[in-house]
Amino acid sequence: MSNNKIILFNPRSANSKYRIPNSILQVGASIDGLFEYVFVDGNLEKVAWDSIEKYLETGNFKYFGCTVMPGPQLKEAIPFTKKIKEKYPSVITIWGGYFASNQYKVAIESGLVDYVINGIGDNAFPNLLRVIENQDFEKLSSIKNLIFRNDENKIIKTQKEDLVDQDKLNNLPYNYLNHFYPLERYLGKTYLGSKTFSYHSSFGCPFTCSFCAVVPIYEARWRGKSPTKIMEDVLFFKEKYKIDAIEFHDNNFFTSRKRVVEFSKLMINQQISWWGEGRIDTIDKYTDNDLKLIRQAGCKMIFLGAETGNDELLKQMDKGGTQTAQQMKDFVARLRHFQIIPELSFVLGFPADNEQLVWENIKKDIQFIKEIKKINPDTEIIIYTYSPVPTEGSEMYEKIKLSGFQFPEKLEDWLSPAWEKFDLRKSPLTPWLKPYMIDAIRDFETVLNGVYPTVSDIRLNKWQRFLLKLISSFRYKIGFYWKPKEIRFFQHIWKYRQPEIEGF
Ligand code: B12
Ligand code: SF4
Repeated sequence: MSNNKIILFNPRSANSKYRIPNSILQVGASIDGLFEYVFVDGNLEKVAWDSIEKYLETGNFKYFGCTVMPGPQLKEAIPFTKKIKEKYPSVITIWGGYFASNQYKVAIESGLVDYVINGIGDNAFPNLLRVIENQDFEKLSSIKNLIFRNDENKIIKTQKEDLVDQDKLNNLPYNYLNHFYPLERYLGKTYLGSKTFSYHSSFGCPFTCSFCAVVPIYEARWRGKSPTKIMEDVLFFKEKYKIDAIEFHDNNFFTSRKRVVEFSKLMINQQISWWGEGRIDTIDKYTDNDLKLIRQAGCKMIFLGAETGNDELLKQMDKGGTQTAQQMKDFVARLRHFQIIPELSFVLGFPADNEQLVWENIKKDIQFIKEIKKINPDTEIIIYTYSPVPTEGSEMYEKIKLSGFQFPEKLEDWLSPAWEKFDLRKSPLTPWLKPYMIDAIRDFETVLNGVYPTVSDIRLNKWQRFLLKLISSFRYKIGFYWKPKEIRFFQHIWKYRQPEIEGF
């Protein structure tokens, strides 16, 4: 029995609507057949620590690999890694994922995390394990996508690797995951269908929006699986588990028109509905025939980063320079013809030269959102407040640091309620956004969600929707959003679903 086994842990990220833990699944694929490993999915465990401890008590586990995105996952990632360091000090701790890559300094400096995989781990992880197993530590700095502390206590960030050919990677070990957690449990009912499969078909994004966490990791690169490769996995799930819906978790599924069109042709007559994320200016270049094909192939809704209706701000956000307010209006009108629902996400509360300007921009965006709703009432609206990401050296990040904004200096400070809200993009902790502005954004959001409850809340029935609309419409019409307690009351008792908080 080997004693160098690996635990791959997905900390709890949701209390319902569990998705296949693609991050640890793909990390598992990278070492499949090379090292022995187990999956622990915090979402499906009652007490995940008990399972982890059971494995560690055997003495056969030498590595603890944990995926970490900001927000709720930190609540298990930090204390569990700490307990491991205290109770099992010989276990080597390795973190990966968006939080680990973007906030690597606090992670490594905490002394709890030995190694961080910076971005894609498909080669970095097996390479790291090999170096450690062979005690070849001088080779650490030649492993791409790695962050660690050297003998002089200095944090070393190694070179970034070119994005790997996704089709050449090992197949995802679905059957092995099924051994730990029945895959059926991940195929929940959503507004898309009765059995929804979550799939990640590409890495990165070719754009450099100044507020986006994808940018520092992928540095404007994108690479996707081929349509035939995607279909292999889709058909496996269709035949074996009778899936009828897919959520594509890619940052930018629609980057390559050619890939989307080819994929859509393969999906015709599969009776599978799907959803993915894209950019307005990219998809606006698709022809009417393309959009018709995509709809026929099952695409029901597209998540699109609208960000703001202010052209000046759009330029500052570095959206790629081609998205405009007028284009958004035309585009939501266009999608209406094809019965594809546009799901527009807005980022309110960007820094500006003075308080008045920040406030003016927020008010203008509220008006713009109402205009969009008028043009295409089916449009779903997601409102985030701007929360900085540490893109070191970027103009935007330098500007926000000058304004007095600072990320926590200690890893455990990320667990404070204020930073948890920050992660959920609900309370930004940015000095230029004043409490009255945050209240105004939330009040408007409540009224908007009252008049137009999201289609993704499948528990809300026709009558509940009707009542919500009835009590919210007058406020919406006259623009009086202040403290909509009566609407919040019903949203609360009916557990109204907010995609912006739950992650979509
Ligand atoms: C699925 C998903 C979720 C799921 C959680 C799934 C789960 N793990 O259980 C849900 C929907 C619950 C979710 C929630 C949230 N999410 Co989320 N989520 C994603 C999404 C779309 C896909 C993640 C994924 O599976 N990727 C596929 C895998 C294969 O890629 P990967 O994770 O990058 O893994 C590779 C490497 O990073 C590395 N790696 C990763 N982990 C590890 C671990 C080890 C040990 C090693 C060696 C390597 C390694 O190797 C992997 C293979 O190459 C990403 C965006 C994206 N496209 O990645 C956002 C994303 C990670 N989420 C994000 C956020 C902010 C959230 C929220 C916290 C807030 C919000 N409002 O969205 C919420 C929390 C909500 C709540 N109340 O719980 C942001 C993070 C931004 C940031 N600032 O860092 C992202 C990037 C979306 C975005 N563009 O803004 N999310
Ligand atoms: S297009 Fe979307 S994923 Fe790409 S950099 Fe901009 S916000 Fe991020």
